[in-house]
Amino acid sequence: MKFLDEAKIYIRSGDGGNGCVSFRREKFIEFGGPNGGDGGKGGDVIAQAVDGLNTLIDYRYQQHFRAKNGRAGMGKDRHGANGADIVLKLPIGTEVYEEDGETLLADLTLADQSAVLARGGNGGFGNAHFKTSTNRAPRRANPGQPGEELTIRLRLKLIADAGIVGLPNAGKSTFLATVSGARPKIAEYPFTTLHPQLGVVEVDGREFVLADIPGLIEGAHEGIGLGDRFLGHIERCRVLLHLVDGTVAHAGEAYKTVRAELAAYGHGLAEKPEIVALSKADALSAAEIKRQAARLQRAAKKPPFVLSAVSRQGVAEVLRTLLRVIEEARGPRTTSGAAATAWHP
Ligand SMILES: Nc1nc2c(ncn2[C@@H]2O[C@H](COP(=O)(O)OP(=O)(O)OP(=O)(O)O)[C@@H](O)[C@H]2O)c(=O)[nH]1
Ligand SMILES: [Mg+2]
Repeated sequence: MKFLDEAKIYIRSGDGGNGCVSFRREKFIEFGGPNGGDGGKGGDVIAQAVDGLNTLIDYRYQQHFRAKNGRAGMGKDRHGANGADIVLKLPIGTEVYEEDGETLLADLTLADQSAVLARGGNGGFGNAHFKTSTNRAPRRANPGQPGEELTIRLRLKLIADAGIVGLPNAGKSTFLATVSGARPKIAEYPFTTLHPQLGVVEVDGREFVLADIPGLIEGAHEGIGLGDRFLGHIERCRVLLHLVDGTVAHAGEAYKTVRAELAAYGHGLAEKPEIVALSKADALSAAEIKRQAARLQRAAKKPPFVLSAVSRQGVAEVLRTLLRVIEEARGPRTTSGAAATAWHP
């Protein structure tokens, strides 16, 4: 399935049905009185988060969504039928913005959470409604109210507990593949990963969701490389795993480059808890590890973990540390599994 995390669509709620002007006319019944029914309400446009979707690709193919109009009221006090709602099924983590892309209308972070984006017009009153003691034969009925139409922007921000950041080729996808069932593409050239990938990691009988994203390079915030828009997918993470390739010339410089991009992106990424790890330890001598780890420590101002996704050295320790930070942020007792079930009341 193709990945798409932004879409612009047009929605329109249904118009209300008109009220009806009608009088009761039956043989032998005098002064039958008004009996025009009310119009039905127009359908709403509703956004709903559903499980099992992780892309907005459906909204590339269809971009216009209209709810049904309410039907007009009829004689004999018959109410017009309400127009059917239309429900836009969206992946969990989708934000709905107005056309400007800045005014947030809804943020759907839980399964089955929904929000009305455009309300259907109310139906008009039929003339039966206007009967009073002084006007026994009103000849007026209200028209239905029009629906609303608007253009909205959908922006998916995946929901993961932890996100991996680093330069291209740092070994991010390899790490995800080692610790989860996810099978991201891995290769020795930069920008192998073009879209974020999620994997479920199990540590000590508990689980968390880990996101692998494309690599960042210097100037990403100005659009260099793949840009930095994909960082939106780790905005909701509780902790970042910053992988620094131990085989690059200077691990400290590599670290700083990525930190500068995180800071330039903003949205709180630079303030998130960060676990720093020197990767590809299997490809380094003990002396090289020592030198690179020292550089990394000076840049990060904390001792880095040392790991290899290939030999698995140091991996379990990093996972436990990630889990601990995640659980601290979540509160004492809940684990990922419990939190996930709590989302489905
Ligand atoms: N020796 C060794 N090689 C590794 C390790 N982890 C990754 N590699 C290699 O490094 C290269 C890049 O790995 P990826 O996992 O694709 O790197 P990435 O950070 O996801 O790269 P992008 O998606 O391009 O940003 C591949 O050739 C991997 O085989 C490791 O622990 N040890
Ligand atoms: Mg990758």
